[in-house]
Amino acid sequence: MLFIIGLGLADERDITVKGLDAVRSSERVYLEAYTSVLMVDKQRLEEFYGKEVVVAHRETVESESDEILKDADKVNVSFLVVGDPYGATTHTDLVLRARERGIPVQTIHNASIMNAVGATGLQLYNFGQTVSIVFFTDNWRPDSFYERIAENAGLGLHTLCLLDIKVREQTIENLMRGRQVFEPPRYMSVSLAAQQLLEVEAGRKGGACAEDTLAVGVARVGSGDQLIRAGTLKQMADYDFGKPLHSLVLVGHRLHQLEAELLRENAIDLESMNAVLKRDYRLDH
Ligand SMILES: *[C@@H]1O[C@H](CO)[C@@H](O)[C@H](O)[C@H]1NC(C)=O
Ligand SMILES: CC(=O)N[C@H]1CO[C@H](CO)[C@@H](O)[C@@H]1O
Repeated sequence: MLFIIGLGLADERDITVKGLDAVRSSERVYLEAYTSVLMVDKQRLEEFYGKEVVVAHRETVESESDEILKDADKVNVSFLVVGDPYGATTHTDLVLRARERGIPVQTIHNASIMNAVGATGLQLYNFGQTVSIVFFTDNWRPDSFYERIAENAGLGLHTLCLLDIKVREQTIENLMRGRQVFEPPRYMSVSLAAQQLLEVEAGRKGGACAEDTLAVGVARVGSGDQLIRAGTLKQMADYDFGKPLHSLVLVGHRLHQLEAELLRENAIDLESMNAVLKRDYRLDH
């Protein structure tokens, strides 16, 4: 059996009991380490599981799926995914390859930012399409997410923005020389994401993510020191949310009274929050 197991958001203890049983029954355990990053290191996982954990980087999962799936028709193999297995990427490739070989696949879910973002007090039913925001470079500033944010905004819906994570980045020189030397990981902060959104808005001028658009920044969701703060995008651009991982929600204009109440509770500045709510937002009761 190939188990694809969600690890939840914060640490080694977020795995479900079912997931833990599967790991303990497995001959080999892989940890997918490219779409997101758990807040604990591999050693803590290994101690907790009592098993060696092999970190599978993008290269490993795609080019070495043979190794991952080896004998999985006879023994159990676990493939661990931070968050929920179907949170952001779907691991379709691995599942299809397993099916081709007649290997049964079982998915064991756990929390992902896609549902944990409910901690902001915004109702999951009122979210539209999720977007990803990548680090802008001098000559690469992709902003196609703007259309999706605008579509959501047009319906009054919230937008969850997943923020870029760069792990195992190589300099062009190291890449060209084929050297497996990697740059330190980089995680996009709420404030950088807000700055980029404001820059895109300045060019597009559709009003979907303007300075006064309300937003909620979240950091380290699911861990003991999670932080949730609400304010305008302009305030987000200046606010330090501390250590990674961060995500950002743009608040839709159709807001339930209870959602607004939690925004106020998390406000960076209550007075400006109330002014914007009163002027730009329609509150449903
Ligand atoms: C492999 O997983 C299956 C399904 O959960 C379980 O029935 C079986 O006992 C496991 N194999 C071992 C060796 O633990
Ligand atoms: C959403 C979800 O299923 N979360 C679970 C992840 O695993 C831990 C540990 O078993 C549970 O407590 C969570 O409820």
